Amino acid sequence: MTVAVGILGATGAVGQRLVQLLAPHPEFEIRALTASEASAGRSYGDASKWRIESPIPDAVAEMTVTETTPEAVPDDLDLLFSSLPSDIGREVEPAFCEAGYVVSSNSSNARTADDVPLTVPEVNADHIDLIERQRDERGWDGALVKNPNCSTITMVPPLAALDDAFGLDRVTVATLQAVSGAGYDGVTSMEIIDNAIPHIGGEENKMETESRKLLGEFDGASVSWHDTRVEASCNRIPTLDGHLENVWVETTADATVEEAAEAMESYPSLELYSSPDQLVHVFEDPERPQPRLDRTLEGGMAVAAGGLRSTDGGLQFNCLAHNTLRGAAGASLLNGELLAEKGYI
Ligand code: 11C
Repeated sequence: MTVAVGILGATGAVGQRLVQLLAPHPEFEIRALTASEASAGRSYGDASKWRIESPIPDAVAEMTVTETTPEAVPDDLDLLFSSLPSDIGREVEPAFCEAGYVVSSNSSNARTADDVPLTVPEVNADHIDLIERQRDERGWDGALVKNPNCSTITMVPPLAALDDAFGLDRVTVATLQAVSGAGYDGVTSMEIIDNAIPHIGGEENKMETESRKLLGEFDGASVSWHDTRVEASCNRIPTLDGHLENVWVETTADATVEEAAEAMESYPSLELYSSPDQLVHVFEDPERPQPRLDRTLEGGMAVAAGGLRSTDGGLQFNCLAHNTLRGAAGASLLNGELLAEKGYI
């Protein structure tokens, strides 16, 4: 099966990661690339300030970028990935869905809307069927599916494992986030090395709300958000890629460190093409070489956890994931693969 795909916002940091992941994909084939009006009409190679370590595939570099409107992209695309800035995605994505396109979006708009599936396939694939409600209520032939914010994705797999095994009462998290999370401006800020920033606008709210929706129950019509309390504090550090998070958890049932590690390591992955074999890897060896890049585990699609210990009221651990792969482009791609598996495209 060949799935014809397009990328809305293809020249940005996440759009480039999507190109990198899609070019060798066995089923998805890039047929359209869009960007801002200023880039439309230029070749992708020309329009894109490519910052990925691998070269732009020739066939993609030569494709012409179009404007981001339903009229400008081919009618016969099966799936669109969106990595548009939130304010643009808010306007444009519903227009594509209304025009019949199925959109897997990384853009932060509408993630907590009642009829929009917010999915991390290994954690809550069943929520995807919220699409039926969109179609009933909005009359769309297309559909809109979202993946969460990269810092939310990093902590949710280990949290889902602990929730399944012991229940979650309270989560407190502090993040140390890479500059690529802020797009090109963030990457450029690496020129000012030695710069840690003690806040990221709006990030705490995303982690506190999106995680509770992801961990919620879907009854076939709506999602009841998990009632755990989640409190976040978000910070930027001078690393190019990879969000590191320190998480404190109060569980409903008591959990030992060994039981918690076992729950995380055995949390199931899926058999989608881009899923990691093991979603959460727990590292406990104190002699482990420090220079290893845990963010690239399983092609950057797995979560690394470590420092697991008991605290007064529960557990503490640290986790790390590649923010533009597992946390953004790879997350959208997995949602696209889930849409294909579920027959929505
Ligand atoms: C950051 N997490 O690191 C943000 C970027 O909601 O998808 C991703 C914003 C989002 O700055």
